[in-house]
Amino acid sequence: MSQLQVAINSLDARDVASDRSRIAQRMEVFRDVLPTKSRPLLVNRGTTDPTSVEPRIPEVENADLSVDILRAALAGQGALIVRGMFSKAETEALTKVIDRVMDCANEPKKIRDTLVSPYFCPPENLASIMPEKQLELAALRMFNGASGAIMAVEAPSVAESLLQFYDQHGIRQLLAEYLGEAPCLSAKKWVLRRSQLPINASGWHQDGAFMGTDINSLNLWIPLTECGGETGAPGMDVVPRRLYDIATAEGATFDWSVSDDHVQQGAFAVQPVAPVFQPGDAFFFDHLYLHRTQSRDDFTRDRYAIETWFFGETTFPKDQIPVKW
Ligand SMILES: O=C(O)CCC(=O)C(=O)O
Repeated sequence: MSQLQVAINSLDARDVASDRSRIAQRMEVFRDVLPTKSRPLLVNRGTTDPTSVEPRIPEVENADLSVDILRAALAGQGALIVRGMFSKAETEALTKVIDRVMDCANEPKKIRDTLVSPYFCPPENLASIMPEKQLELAALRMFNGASGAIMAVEAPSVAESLLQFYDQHGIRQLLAEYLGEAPCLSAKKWVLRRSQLPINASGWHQDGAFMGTDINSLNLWIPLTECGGETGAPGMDVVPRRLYDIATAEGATFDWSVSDDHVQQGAFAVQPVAPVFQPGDAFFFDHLYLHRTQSRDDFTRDRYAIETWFFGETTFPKDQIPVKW
């Protein structure tokens, strides 16, 4: 079997300093670049009549995936599950990598700050590239840490190997065709996840509520653990329909979230669902899709996942810190 880019032995052999400067450079490219306003948005009311589309999550086997299927699903229902996009060997390797990254990130600050590790070595410009600098980075780390998440760019060797891994799976090509231009990523919203139980029930949100809606986006969410439904590990709760607007935050925890009451009371004319995911499935959705980490009282297992938000290279939300691909 050929060596896996994302396996521990490949990562251990990487040049950490060079990966670190490459990730820094990928962010630096955008430091003074603003998104263009002239590009047409992919999501607009003209593309599909929502009343003609059944509210459900469309699914496709990886072998049958095409940009047309992705486009139709996103336009009609806001999301697409691709079954079996990644192999068992790949998801097992990625799970081990996430454990290593979390172990490094959880080291006492004195040790963490000196690490030059494939699993933790944040690029030197990570704070300076954020509008609120150190304050913003510290707040983000705290917010992520509370749910068991860490930005992939904090581990540049992992981030670089993930980019290669995505490329090998044809994801860059697929995204370029879908977005109509080269994709970039988001430093803030490219995260490695190992869920922390119990899950906070108040997490309904559309990412467009804080990213803005004048963007073209696609999130690739990769579960690395069997999760969702009745599996005992948290998947995602979703409102399975295309939305065109940001829902009200009235009664919600944050000004970018949506209250559970609002969702359960039928505000979206459909009940939420919690699909079952197998490790290696891919869940694509955009910034208007309403979702949260699945919430129940009886979870028994942690769940690993990777979330990667992509944008068009000219239609990105500046404050999400675009990363050149
Ligand atoms: O992994 C999760 O449970 C949450 C993911 C999420 O909110 C997202 O991908 O936007």
